[in-house]
Amino acid sequence: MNWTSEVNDLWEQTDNNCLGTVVAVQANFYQVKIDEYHNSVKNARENIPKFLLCTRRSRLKKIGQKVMVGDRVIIEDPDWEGGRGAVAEVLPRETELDRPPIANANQVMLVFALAEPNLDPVALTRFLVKAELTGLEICLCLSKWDLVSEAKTEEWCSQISEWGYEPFLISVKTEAGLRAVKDSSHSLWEKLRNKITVISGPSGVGKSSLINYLIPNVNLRVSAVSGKLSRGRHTTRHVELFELPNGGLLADTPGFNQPQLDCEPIELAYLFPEARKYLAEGSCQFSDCLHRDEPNCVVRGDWERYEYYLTFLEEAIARQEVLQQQPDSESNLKAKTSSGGKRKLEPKLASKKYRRSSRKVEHQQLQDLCQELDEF
Ligand SMILES: Nc1nc2c(ncn2[C@@H]2O[C@H](COP(=O)(O)OP(=O)(O)O)[C@@H](O)[C@H]2O)c(=O)[nH]1
Ligand SMILES: [Mg+2]
Ligand SMILES: [Zn+2]
Repeated sequence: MNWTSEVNDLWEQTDNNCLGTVVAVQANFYQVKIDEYHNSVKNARENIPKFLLCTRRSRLKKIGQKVMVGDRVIIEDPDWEGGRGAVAEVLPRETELDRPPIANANQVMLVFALAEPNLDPVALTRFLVKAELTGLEICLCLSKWDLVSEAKTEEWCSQISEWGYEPFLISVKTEAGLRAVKDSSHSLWEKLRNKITVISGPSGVGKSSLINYLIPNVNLRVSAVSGKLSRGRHTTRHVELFELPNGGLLADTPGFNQPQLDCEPIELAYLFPEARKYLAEGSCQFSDCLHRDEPNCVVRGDWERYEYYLTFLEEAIARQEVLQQQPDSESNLKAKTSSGGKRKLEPKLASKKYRRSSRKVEHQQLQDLCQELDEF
């Protein structure tokens, strides 16, 4: 816990204060899950609510302090009877995602189906790169394990482990990979315990089914795989954290199918573990090497996803060129590649400025995850 002395004072000030995590935001109301309260509260009443519906102290409004889902907050003097309170302080954030807007997320759980829809290595790579852009730890789950043969599954796993990822195999249908493993230390359950996890992945892969399985009373809508699953429109940007039975919080995000890789060309290689390894072991002759045909490049090679790297690099370069041609509009427009392959500029949905140039591989400032939530 990230205590500053100011926060500590506030926590100590009255015996009635409590500490919680914001699990949902709606208009100016915050649903806060209670994490800690003073013993005097416990001693004074039998029923302590699990959640408090809170507003924000006007002092926070004045200083422009935003309250996000995932924020750890101090609730001053809550009305325990009425289940109401006011957020008095927001604790310093460990991480912050823009899209979806979530504070203190620890990891991205990327879900991809082994079949229905078929696993496409380029699409998977696109999502992995997008997830790497957040700087958060990545947990890859291959779902619908029941639909593919043992041999095919092994093939995928060894291929993906060459890329630098160790996927969890799961089937919500047969509970394989999920069943008797609730307290084994290598299970998905363990991976999720006491963390804030953001779930990502294309629509139709079984994300909602998985959350429903992990949190039986959550009741998320499960959609039948339909022909138009690739272009479902998402009308809501509502984010909510759901509590796992063994501790930890999960955020479902609307599925989207072609995340835009809005990174600088120069940093793209750092989003591939294979290339990262080469760059850690040695360095290219030119510091601005894009790893195409430059002499003495340590990244160019016969690793499987190198050709995907080249494809995404073209995309990143094209995007950068479009932005450079439009210097005035750079702050509120972004390049978008339409399904027909034509580029066009579209209003940016978030105007937050990223410090891309300073991003290093680990512990980097994290930013947008699901840029395209509203684009399909
Ligand atoms: N065979 C099989 N089908 C699954 C599994 N998990 C989910 N599905 C089906 O996949 C479809 C999409 O599921 P849904 O949870 O809505 O996916 P989401 O769009 O990623 O949230 C539904 O028809 C589910 O019943 C699984 O483990 N095996
Ligand atoms: Mg869903
Ligand atoms: Zn190079």
